Amino acid sequence: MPRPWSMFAAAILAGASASAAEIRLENADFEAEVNARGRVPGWMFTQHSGTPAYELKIDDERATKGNRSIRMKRTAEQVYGMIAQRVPGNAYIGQTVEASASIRTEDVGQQGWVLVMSFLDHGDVLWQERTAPLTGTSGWQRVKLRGKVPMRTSDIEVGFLLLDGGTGWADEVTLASLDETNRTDPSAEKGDGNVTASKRGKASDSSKRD
Ligand SMILES: [Ca+2]
Repeated sequence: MPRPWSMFAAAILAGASASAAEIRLENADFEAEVNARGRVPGWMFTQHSGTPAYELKIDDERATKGNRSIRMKRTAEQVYGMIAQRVPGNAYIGQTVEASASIRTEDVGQQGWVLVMSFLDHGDVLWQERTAPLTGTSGWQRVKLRGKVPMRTSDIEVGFLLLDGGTGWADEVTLASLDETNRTDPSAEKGDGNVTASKRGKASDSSKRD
């Protein structure tokens, strides 16, 4: 029996044309309903060990795309809460990838609400990029991060960290490779000896699926 959110998912897939550089994320616009186990499809919530201190909800009154966004509120003193999604990353080794999202805040402390992108070797973080903390009360703004995918990357993780008190929102998340090998390059045949272009990382084995 199809659930309501599957229709949204189908609409998102149908509309996600074409750009070869796009790295597809599940439920990137947070239009899907929270499932029966209280989870946001496609996204994984984690927090610092100790007392559960975050309320995570789909907000159907605020959005920059579609009708919904994700909202995380800290309800007790705690170090961090995070919502994130992992995608296979080994096909992008050596390429520059860009994550972007729309975020807003209400009464967030100085440590802020940030977009975060991590390059993982399975459980180990090889490299991480974070946006500058968005603090206080702020309307929607578009933020971006770029990073070069390091050797040994198995997965790319994109998400949001609430590092202080307050409430953060996110919507319209994208992930894409900006590597030149994904574009037509008319100068590629000149062969002037300048071979500093980044190497394309070839996936040496098929990606593992859980
Ligand atoms: Ca949305």
